[in-house]
Amino acid sequence: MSFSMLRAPVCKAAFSAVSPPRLAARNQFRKYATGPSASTDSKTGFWGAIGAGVAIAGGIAYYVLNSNSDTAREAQTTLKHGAQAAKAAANFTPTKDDYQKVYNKIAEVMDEAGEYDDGSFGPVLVRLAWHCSGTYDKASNTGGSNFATMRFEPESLHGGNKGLHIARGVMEGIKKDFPWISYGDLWTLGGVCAIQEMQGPKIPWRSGRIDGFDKDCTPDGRLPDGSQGADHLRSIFYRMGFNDQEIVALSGAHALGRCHSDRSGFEGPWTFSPTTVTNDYYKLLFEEKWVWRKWNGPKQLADKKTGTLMMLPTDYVLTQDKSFKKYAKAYADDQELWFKDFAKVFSQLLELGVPENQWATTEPWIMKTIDEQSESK
Ligand code: DDH
Repeated sequence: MSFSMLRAPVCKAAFSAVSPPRLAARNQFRKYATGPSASTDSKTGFWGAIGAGVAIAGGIAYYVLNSNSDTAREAQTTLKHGAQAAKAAANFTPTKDDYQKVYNKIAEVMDEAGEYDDGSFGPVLVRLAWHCSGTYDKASNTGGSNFATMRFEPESLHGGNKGLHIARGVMEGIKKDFPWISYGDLWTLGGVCAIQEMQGPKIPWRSGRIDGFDKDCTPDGRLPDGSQGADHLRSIFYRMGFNDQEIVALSGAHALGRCHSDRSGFEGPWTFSPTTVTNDYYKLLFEEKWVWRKWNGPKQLADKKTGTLMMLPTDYVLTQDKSFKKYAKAYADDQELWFKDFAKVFSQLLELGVPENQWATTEPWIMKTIDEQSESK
């Protein structure tokens, strides 16, 4: 058995795609780990800005040193630490190996989730990577992963980002060990690491994102609303520059994780193996009978057989819209095809909004999994 199979909180072998939900009992109302609240994120903002360079730090210092509030005093302390980090980093140009070290740390921390959800922070890290990138608007060339603006209000408070303070909190712990990395690079690398470590495909990734400011926050409403239909999906994803096939390929990320009634209002996992990347999302969409759940909550579907799985209206529409259906069926029939298409489009998603001249390399890197590294020792 491989190392990551041992580490994987829910291993694929234990749950076949459409088998009854032995996982359900395990998943019932687990306690959620608490992370720093959205408002403490303004401090992380200082960190990021400081890391970004001396000029930026100067501007913040002016603001901080000219303010007497408690927040400002706390920020002064942060500023000192940040300035030291920036100094230490002054002559430091990180290499791929340095990013691999960050990747390895994320992989380690991802599995230290204890009783949180299904025993892994992986799914919520994927959601953070996606929500920090999926704000991109190609017409105005704003949003995307470049400035990591979800650190700031109002973006951290947008309804669609509810619950992501947990993922940002996990990442903040890692940032302390690697203060030189930008938040955008850290969060997107988190998504890459989570996909790869949860048995998914290799996601090409490279560094180069820089930290921005609250003025760079994107307006609310750029992320999809699960209660809507095909037109909405197209308007949201076409705005980012994606086509129908890419919308369908990206949606398969819902093989992972679950909905939380205290975040989106929706409830439950999409698959029986929410911490393993599989094409089960598509398989279940076609192989199960889906009925509207009768409950005192937003409109969502439940699988008729067990009643423990869920689909959002935006998931279900992939089987109803003719163009979407063609791709969804192809991915249900062929996991390798989906892995290939997902890897490509997820990588593109994570690069949205980053100017070409910021990238560290012309070609993206393929980061090694923990398994690969232990095998080569
Ligand atoms: Fe999603 N997603 N997502 N999603 N998403 C939710 C959770 C997760 C939509 C709505 C929701 C993508 C696309 C869409 C993940 C990845 C991706 C939740 C539940 C809702 C609602 C939040 C909560 O209550 O905790 C809608 C609508 C769309 C769409 O219209 C296409 C994409 C493109 C991705 C991606 O990563 C590429 C993941 C992972 C989760 C599970 C998070 C968790 O905490 O578990």
